[in-house]
Amino acid sequence: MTEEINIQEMPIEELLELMMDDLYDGYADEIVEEVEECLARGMAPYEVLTQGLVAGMDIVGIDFRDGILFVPEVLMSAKAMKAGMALLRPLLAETGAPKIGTMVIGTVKGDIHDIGKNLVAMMMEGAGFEVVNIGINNSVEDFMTAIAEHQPDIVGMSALLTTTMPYMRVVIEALKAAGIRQDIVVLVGGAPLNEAFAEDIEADAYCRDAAVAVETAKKFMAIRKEQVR
Ligand code: B1M
Repeated sequence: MTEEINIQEMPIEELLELMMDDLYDGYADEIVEEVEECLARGMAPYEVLTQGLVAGMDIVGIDFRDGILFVPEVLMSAKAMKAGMALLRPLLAETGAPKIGTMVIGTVKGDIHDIGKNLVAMMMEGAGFEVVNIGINNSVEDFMTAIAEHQPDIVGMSALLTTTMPYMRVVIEALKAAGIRQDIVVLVGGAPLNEAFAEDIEADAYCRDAAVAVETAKKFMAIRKEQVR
């Protein structure tokens, strides 16, 4: 006999554990219900995101690395993660703040990971930035076209693979060649990166996570404002 799970009666810690398990198993419908339940209990959207969804995806990442999970299963987890993020997006992006700046953000060529990049985009919107999210697998031409069209203050690049992170340098070199490098703040992020890499490719900063990306972007916008005074 299968026992009916009543999430309304579960303590919050158990509910978050269940969310991690369901993310691992790729159960999108259950994730939606659990996110809704956490929100109904007054949990802040950012906490639901970090303590439930991102924590669950960390476990998926470990088992993927160790050969316990494979691409089809991880795709199901990613689908479940996105279903949860879709609920949180409007809440995280809700802001009465005036626009502070514009950002173009994309995952670099050869790389199709987009969960973290989308999370950064959401949080930046929430902080009052206008965000142009150009998606995955972006060539240098894609970045340059978006930059010409939207004239951003900030360009954000994401890479999750050690094989694709060097492509960030290609984009930065293209900005230099076009004579616009000094006009744009370049922020980079993604699990395999670190500060030394960002410095080496001459990005303005490495952002460990979405919250750091927001803080860093705001800091650079404040510096820019000072400079035009
Ligand atoms: Co892939 N994958 N994957 N994968 N995948 C990793 C990255 C890997 C570390 C897994 C592992 O081995 N443990 C490994 C890379 C190893 C390496 O290069 N060092 C890996 C591999 C090998 C691969 C394939 C090659 C597998 C294969 O086909 N054999 C393949 C590559 C495909 C390609 O891109 N060409 C592949 C495919 C996939 C899926 C399609 C199945 C799926 C992606 C689905 C999707 O994104 N739509 C997938 C997933 C889900 C992962 C893991 C499990 C989770 C990534 C994720 O979403 N994390 C990942 C394991 C891991 O990272 N531990 C893995 C959650 C997200 C919230 O965190 O993306 O780190 P993250 O984003 C954070 C920060 O990094 C930062 O802020 C975010 C929010 O806090 N950040 C930024 C990210 N981008 C930023 C940009 C900024 C600022 C901050 O700009 C300013």
